[in-house]
Amino acid sequence: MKKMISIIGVPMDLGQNRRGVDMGPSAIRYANLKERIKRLGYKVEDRGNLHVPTAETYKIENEKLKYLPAVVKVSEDICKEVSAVVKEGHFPIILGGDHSIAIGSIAGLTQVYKKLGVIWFDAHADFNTAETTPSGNIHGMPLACSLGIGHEDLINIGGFSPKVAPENVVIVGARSVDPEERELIKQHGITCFTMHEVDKMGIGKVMEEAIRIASEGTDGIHLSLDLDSIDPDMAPGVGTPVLGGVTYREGHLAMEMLYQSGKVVSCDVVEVNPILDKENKTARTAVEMVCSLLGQSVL
Ligand code: 5AB
Ligand code: MN
Ligand code: MN
Ligand code: MN
Repeated sequence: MKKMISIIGVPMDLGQNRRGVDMGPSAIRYANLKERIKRLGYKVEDRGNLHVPTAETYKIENEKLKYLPAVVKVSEDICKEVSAVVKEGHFPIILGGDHSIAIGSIAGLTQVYKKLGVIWFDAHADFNTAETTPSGNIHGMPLACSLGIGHEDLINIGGFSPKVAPENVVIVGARSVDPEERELIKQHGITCFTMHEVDKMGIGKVMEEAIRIASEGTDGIHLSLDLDSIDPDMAPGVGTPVLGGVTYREGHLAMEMLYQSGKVVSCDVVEVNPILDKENKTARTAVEMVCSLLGQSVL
């Protein structure tokens, strides 16, 4: 029996400084997410959007952790919603919004999956802290937070920290990592397959390794899919595009292998910004990736 899919929208744009990413959930829904998943034989519920306060109603108090109180509040709401659907036995797909939403989704998942593996598919490592951030944007910090590194309000969402263990976390697709972020990643022993490794080993071998690491001794794998992992050619509508990304086919092969592993229990789909997009191309790519993750092209 296929798990029921629960779509949760989070129109969050407080984790970064470009407007428009709050419209990501609408753009992805407009690209027919629900119908496409249904066609694959799943039951799907759309639980609508969580409430996110408007940036203009907030004053930034801490330049190193912009909109911290609002991000904390929304993260707690995401945590509750995600853990509720996981307790029902569903597979949550959390639509961002910027990548700060992963703090809440991983907090929610780990209320149930006590040992969670994470595959962080991203051009960036999202491993900054208030001390290392060049921007003060919290969307550059969620992976560190999930490992218990960062501001205490952010790492303690859902009531405990750390959420995940470094030996079960893998970054794939990185090609823009800040110097101090790099040191933190090394120091904490996180496996990172940059685009250099993708080029050299091939995405097939990279994913084989990534799945092995994220599976070992875990109850399941969470895929955190930042659309800027994909080359700007197929995903131009993102806040921080970086040349030389994962190609369309490499992306699909990665998703198909995750499907075949049978270990994936949830995913985030983040950073789609329709204002920066070309005819909703990035949202359409996102939907294609999700369909492959759910078995579209594997016989
Ligand atoms: B994304 C940068 N490292 O911390 C920072 O899109 C970019 O969620 C972060 O991966 C990009 O501001 C965050 C320069
Ligand atoms: Mn149910
Ligand atoms: Mn990211
Ligand atoms: Mn990114």
